[in-house]
Amino acid sequence: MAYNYLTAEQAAELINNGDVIGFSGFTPAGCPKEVPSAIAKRAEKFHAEGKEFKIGMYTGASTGDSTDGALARANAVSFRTPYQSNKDMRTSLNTDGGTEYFDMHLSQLAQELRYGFLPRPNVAIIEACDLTEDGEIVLTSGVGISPTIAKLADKIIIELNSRHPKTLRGIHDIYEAQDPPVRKEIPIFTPSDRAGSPVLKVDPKKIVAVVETNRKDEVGGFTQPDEITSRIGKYVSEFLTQEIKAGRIPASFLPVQSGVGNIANAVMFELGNNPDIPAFQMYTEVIQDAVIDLMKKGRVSFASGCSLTVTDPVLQEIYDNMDFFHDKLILRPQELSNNPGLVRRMGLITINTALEADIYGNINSTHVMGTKMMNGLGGSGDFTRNAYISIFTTPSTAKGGAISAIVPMVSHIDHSEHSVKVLITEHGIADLRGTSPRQRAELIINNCVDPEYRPLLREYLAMASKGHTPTNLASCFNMHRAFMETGDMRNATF
Ligand code: 0RQ
Repeated sequence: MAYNYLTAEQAAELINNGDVIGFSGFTPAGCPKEVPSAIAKRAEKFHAEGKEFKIGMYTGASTGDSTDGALARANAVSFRTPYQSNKDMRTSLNTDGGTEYFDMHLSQLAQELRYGFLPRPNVAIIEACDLTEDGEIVLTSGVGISPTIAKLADKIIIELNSRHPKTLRGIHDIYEAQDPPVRKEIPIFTPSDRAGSPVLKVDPKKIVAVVETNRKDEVGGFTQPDEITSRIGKYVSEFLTQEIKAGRIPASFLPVQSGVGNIANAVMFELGNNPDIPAFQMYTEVIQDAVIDLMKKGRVSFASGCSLTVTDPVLQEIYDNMDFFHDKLILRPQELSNNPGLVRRMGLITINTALEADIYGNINSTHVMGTKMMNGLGGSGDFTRNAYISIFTTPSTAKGGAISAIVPMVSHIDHSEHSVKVLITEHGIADLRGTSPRQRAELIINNCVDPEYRPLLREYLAMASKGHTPTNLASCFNMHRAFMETGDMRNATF
């Protein structure tokens, strides 16, 4: 079938106020770039004429600035899920009258769209590196929810991006689970198994426009590991080495999932360079720069993920050496990369980052001072709850010491004490397995809290009501209150 090749502006004219759009990709990797920016301009034009123009927005995870940033600045998004990390989108969803955002476990979005729990996406905008006349799409550096939005949408717009080579064909594993009551087991037993097809097949008649581009993914750089993140990484390696020695983790090791951001990147760097940890496989959602570096050194033997969230020079290196990387990487939809059943089946070691933890091991991954959304919980819940062993890492303080990342009670709960097995900061390891809340509080205060905050937390614990979980409901947020009132948690009193 001959497709309709349009400019981004022409394709954006196919989008109307009230449309619900699903975007391809996962993180800025594999997201469309030209058409979302053109939709933002169209929204601005409508608004200037006093007309309404807003879309509903589904993505795999975060996107690049040309999607989330442009659309948020144009005030063009009515609702948004499941994850974002853009400054302007963050401002919009933290503002009354801005975007209505709901935070979801990433593995669940595709099925909840199919179940009809959420408004159906009527348009899908999908980045591809190759497209055949009979509707075979080769995706690019991220997969996300592409199979589901392509199936549910009436109209598909393809951004055909020559920045990504056609040799990516074969790297993807495109599969959608059947829905209950007829769902079968997903035939993945090790990270390198494949369940589906290398291409996304759609009805070519649904492809209403093809927009050509060669724009780069908008993945930001990572900060180099510093003393604190290196120490956290070393403690993670030390803990896992001891688990191997104790026979609680097989000597051949287990697949690893690692979260997003600078700390996760630094932890992977330390883990991979520790000679006591054998070369390992990853079953994760984001494959960041450190993983590719470790793959070149033979320390990571295989990585299955949802996206190559790597900086542009690293992406170029992969594309220049496809013979080396092709049989070491698989990119899958998040329904598979984050699948709770597969996480438990394969026995993943999961390592995610907390914004805030409390002395019992509850984790807040998302809300600053209980109120302002940072990014979203992403896949951290998909992995943590189902892990072989779940680890959370965090620097013990933030904002130059004015915030203790460990508090009497978290101001928002994403992961409960029941799912969190180990907490690690630059000061040490709290192994929470088999411990009571009283024992956990002692372990966390002694091993993980910044020494400057230990007396304060001990004071809280001493005056908390006795019982199974020592708590004082009247003062458990006093450290948060001190920060909001004086700018420093060290001013808290109990
Ligand atoms: O703020 O940027 O203004 O300085 O939070 O903190 O230390 O740079 O850490 O980049 O690793 O991100 C939890 C946000 C950590 C991330 C989070 C402030 C701190 C800084 C960022 P500034 P760092 P990272 C799979 C897993 C949830 C999703 C997830 C995240 C900023 O890891 O979004 O796990 N996780 N997905 O100063 C107030 C505190 C703070 C604080 C740190 N207690 N209070 N501010 N900060 N602690 C991947 C996916 O799902 C895609």
